[in-house]
Amino acid sequence: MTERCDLLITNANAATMDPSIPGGYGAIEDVAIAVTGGRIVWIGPRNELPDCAADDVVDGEGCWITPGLVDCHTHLVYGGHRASEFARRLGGESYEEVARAGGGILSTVRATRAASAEDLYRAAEPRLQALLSEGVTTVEIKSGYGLELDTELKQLRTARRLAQHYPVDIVTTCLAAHALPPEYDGRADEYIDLVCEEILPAVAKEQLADAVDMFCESIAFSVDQCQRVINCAKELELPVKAHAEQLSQSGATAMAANAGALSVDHVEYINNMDVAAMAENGTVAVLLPGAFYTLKETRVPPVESLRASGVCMALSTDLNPGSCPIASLRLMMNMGCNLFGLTPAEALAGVTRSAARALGLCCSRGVLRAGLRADMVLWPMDTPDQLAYEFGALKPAKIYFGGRNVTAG
Ligand code: DI6
Ligand code: FE
Repeated sequence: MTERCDLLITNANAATMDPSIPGGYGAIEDVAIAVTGGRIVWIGPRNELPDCAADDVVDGEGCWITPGLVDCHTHLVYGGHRASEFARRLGGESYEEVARAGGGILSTVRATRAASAEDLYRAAEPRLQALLSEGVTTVEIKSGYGLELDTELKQLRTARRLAQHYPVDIVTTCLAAHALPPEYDGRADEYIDLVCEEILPAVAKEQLADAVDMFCESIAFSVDQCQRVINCAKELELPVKAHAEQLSQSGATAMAANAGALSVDHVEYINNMDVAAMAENGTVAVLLPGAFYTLKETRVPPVESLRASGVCMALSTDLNPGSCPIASLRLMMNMGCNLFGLTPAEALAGVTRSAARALGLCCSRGVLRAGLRADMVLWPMDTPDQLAYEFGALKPAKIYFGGRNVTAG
């Protein structure tokens, strides 16, 4: 460790989420954390801290420090909203019925195509700000409301632009295979040709996407069509992930896991074979309790079986205008416990270490460890169990992004 560091935090406890430290939180009580050049250079019990002079010494005032939170599945760049559809669903129409009648995702596609890049940026800002105020320091953002080259590019460029102006890492995903655009009605295979031959190559050329996603469902694309998208992503050397088994069982999860997908997301309807394929391939199960709650689903993901098989479970908002217009990852931690049966420690792992892994960032984010970037949140609480238990009043006392204090206000 260097003798002089930029920042030294003491009088605090850490939920490091480091799996090599025993206990669900990888806790170190009475911790010291030294940061230099934006990275943690030393972390451990304060009484073992080597001699160290710091430019900025921070009294943690008994707070618990966690890694910066990671929201690994959002669709937060979009035009318009779907409040009228919410009212229809409250009146008894299902999500699928609304989608089949030309609403749902296609209604947001119309609004996103019509929006200027500036409109999209301004609309996305408050959603991103809401996540950041909760201590989120890495956010994934998907396209998928363009379903044509120009609008997909517009969405992805907007996502990249947000990262230039906010203290956050933005990971982008091309979800051109999200729904069938109206101009391809009845010609889904031809639309997949467009995705594979035009949209994905252009996105890859401009380096606008860090991964490729697809919606495998009866209201979207078949397993075979998704397999074609995966093959194309592989040719472009882009990692893949999939929305699968949200509304029905199709075999898409096993197919994607066997193709080496980073994550499969939703997974309410997965069976034992899907779980086994995820375990074998190290595919993360991204649980989205906010979509389950919003759509009043009743089928919960098989958490016990995922846990028993050692599948990593991440938790995310799925922030989008249809199935989860809720910009709160903290609320998802609570829902993950109350609705899906996660433990509070699993919920915190789900929005840190496991979420980072779902983005292919497992060795650089989501854990507090020497050598890793100093994305850290100080919480005024007595135990990390409070993060999943409480909602509303418990807010970050301090947020550090790459060692820089970015606490709002
Ligand atoms: N599954 C989802 O949760 C979002 N997309 C998807 O494929 C919902 C998108 C929407 O309803 O606008
Ligand atoms: Fe989604």
